[in-house]
This record gives sequence, structure tokens and C-alpha cells, in this order.
Amino acid sequence: MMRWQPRWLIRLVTLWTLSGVAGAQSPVTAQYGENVILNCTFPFIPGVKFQRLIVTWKKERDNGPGEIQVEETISAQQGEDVIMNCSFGPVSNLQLLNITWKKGSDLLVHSYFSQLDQLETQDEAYRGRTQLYPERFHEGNASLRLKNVRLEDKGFYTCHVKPELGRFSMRMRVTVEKDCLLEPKERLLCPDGDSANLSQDGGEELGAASGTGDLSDSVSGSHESLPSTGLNIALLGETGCGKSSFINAIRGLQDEDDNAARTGVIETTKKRKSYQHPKHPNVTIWDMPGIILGKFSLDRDIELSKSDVFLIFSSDNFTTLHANLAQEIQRMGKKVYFVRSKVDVDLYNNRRKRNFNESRILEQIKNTCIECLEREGLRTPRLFLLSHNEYDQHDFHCLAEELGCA
Ligand SMILES: Nc1nc2c(ncn2[C@@H]2O[C@H](COP(=O)(O)OP(=O)(O)OP(=O)(O)O)[C@@H](O)[C@H]2O)c(=O)[nH]1
Ligand SMILES: [Mg+2]
Repeated sequence: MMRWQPRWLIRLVTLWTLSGVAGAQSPVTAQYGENVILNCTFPFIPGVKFQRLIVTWKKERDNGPGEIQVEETISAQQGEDVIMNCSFGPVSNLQLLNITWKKGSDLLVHSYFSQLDQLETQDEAYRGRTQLYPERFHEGNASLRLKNVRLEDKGFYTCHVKPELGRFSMRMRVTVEKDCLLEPKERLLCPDGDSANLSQDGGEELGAASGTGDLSDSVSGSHESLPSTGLNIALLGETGCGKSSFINAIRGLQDEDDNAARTGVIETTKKRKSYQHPKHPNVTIWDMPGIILGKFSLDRDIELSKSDVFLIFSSDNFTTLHANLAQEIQRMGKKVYFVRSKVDVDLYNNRRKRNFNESRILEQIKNTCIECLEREGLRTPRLFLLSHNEYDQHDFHCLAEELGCA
């Protein structure tokens, strides 16, 4: 009779153990305090001495043995497709393969088991936008393609895989960059790309620059003291609405940096001050003291002709007073943009509500502001939502691009 070498025995025991684990598919439900029998059968192999048999029972920790926790960041642009990679070891038995992709802790992005996509309980936001690659499962590839990426897709995703043995998870972060051209509201308002028609209320057109959407062309050789190619941008708004913070962000500085504009919770900017853009030296941004809407006079309080473009800031909804100010600027043939700052505060205040939906809140803010400005007679107002804490998000990138400072 064949003698079993110790090495063989170990292998066999391992095999039994593995087959036991692989077979333990059905859940065992027990009442609290009850005894329960966990069944584990293995094939009898003639000749194996049971004195050498090693039986080990283990309880998996919540994240399970063999779990891979790789955290990578995938950057995507709004509207494009992204592939989220998830790889585990090669699989021989695809029948038992179970793949679950989740966003956060409970949003079901895609599920696959019994050799089929199981999409009945897939979250609505992902309907028709996800795809696995079954032809690559045997290589241990459970990557997911997410089509037509939306801004709200940003966040943490986890791929959970249960092949025939063990289980694996991979976590990754997806960031989504806004595509300025995809902004539906702005497209609707400016179908031909003429973002700010300055002829409103009888004001002058900006000549060659009008309709190009490129502000760096909009300087009409305007002011003697400025280089003819320079673009002067002035920031207006009540105290504390984030004007100086924006200057620091667009210049790539932190508020605490040496040459940063001073920011603070109390009235901070007392005198107007100019800042040059480090990458675009022809762009000068003017930080203005906070204004009191209604009492502020463009003629008296600022030299209007020194600036080509005005950004009107508000950390709340825009009002008649903001609209009046914009119309006064437009009558002088200058370009105006509206900046709704501190949207992070609105998001924070609404986050605790049930059915919180970030995109919906942002859309509400945008629509409310635009409706108010349009009601006051402004045609095609251009509005950008910003958050000081998240300058890589919302409309910061689009505004910088519009100003020629991207
Ligand atoms: N949460 C939040 N805080 C902001 C944001 N922008 C600015 N802040 C804070 O608001 C305060 C005022 O910001 P500033 O940039 O100094 O405001 P300002 O408009 O220049 O104010 P004045 O100089 O007084 O006219 C500071 O404490 C900033 O850190 C934002 O988007 N979100
Ligand atoms: Mg300031």
C-alpha cells in the first residue's frame, strides 16, 4: 500500500479545509442562546491516518481574511466613462463568483451572482450606466465601467468579490471634474456661447470680444494706466461674502500665505488692493472693501473705468440690489458675473435631512439666484457656485476658465 508522505498529508488536509470552506455557502440562522451545528464535510481519502487530521474552525473578522484594502483615486471628467479597477486572484469556478459594487456603505451600484448581472435592486442613479467584463472574470478581474460620469458620482466605491474561496474587497475614491460646456442651465441661457450680452438696456456691445466667451479678448484698450492687453477684474459684494478668499484661491494661495489677501470673519478689506495672477500676469484682480448694497455708488466709490469685468459676490440669494448694481455696470459696457459663495454652508445645513441630495440642493440654489436676477430684468445672467473649502469642486474651475485664469 502507498505510504502518505507528511508533505502530502498537509496538502490533503489543506484541500479538505478548502473544500469545506468552499462548500459552506448556505447561511446558518440561529436564535439567541440556542446551540447550533455548523456542518463541514470532506471527502474520505483511503489511507489517511486520522491521528494526523487537523481541524481548525475560524470566525472571519468583519472585513474577512485575505481582504485587500487598496485605496486609489480615480479622476474623471463629467460626461466621460471611467473604469474602476478591481482585481483578485484567478478563478477556476465561475459559478460561485459573486461581485458587488457599492458606493459608500449601502448604495448598490452593480451586483453579479449566479453567472448573471443582478440589477433589480441597483440604485436608480446607476441604471444603464454600469458594465462588468465577464470575459475577464477568470483572470480575477471584476472591474466596473461607469458610463457618462455625473458630478454626484464622486465618492468612495468598494468592490466586494466572493470567488470560490475567501473574499476580497477593494476601495477607491472617484473624483469628478466639472465640464464647463456641459452645464445645462448656462447652455440654455447662452445657446450661441454669448455668455453675457452687454447690449442690454441700451448699453454698448463689447465689440470683437462679445460672443466669444473669452474674457481675455474683452479688453477694449480701455484705460491709459493699464497695459492694453491687461484684464482688470473687480470683486464686489457685502463684507464677509468671500471676495478675498476667492482671490487667494484663484492665485493658488492659502489664506495664511505671505502675499495672500487678508481674510477674516470681521470686516477685513478696508482699501481696494490689486493682485496679479501669477500664471497670467496680464490679469489683475481687484479686491474691494465690502459694500453696503443700496448705499453704494459705482461713480463715487470705485473708478469704474479701471475694471473690465466685475464679479458680484453673495453668500446668500441675490436680490434686487445686486441686480441694480449689475445693470449699472452693464450700462457702462462692462461684463458682469455673479458668484454665489459658501455653498458648502447650504450643503452642510441640509445634509442631516432625510433624502438629502447634493445635486438637487445646488440646482435649487442656482435656479433661485438666476430666477431672481431674471425677474429683475437681467438677461442671461452668468452665475457660478463656489465653496471656499472645496475650490476643486462646483463652478470654481469653470469660472477660472471663463476669466482666462485656468
Ligand atoms: N464656509 C465658507 N466660508 C467661507 C467661504 N468663503 C469665505 N469664507 C469665510 O468667510 C469669511 C470672510 O471671507 P473673506 O474672503 O474675508 O470675505 P470678504 O468678502 O473679503 O470680506 P471683506 O474683506 O470684509 O469685504 C472668512 O472667515 C472666510 O474663511 C466659503 O465658500 N465657505
Ligand atoms: Mg476682503
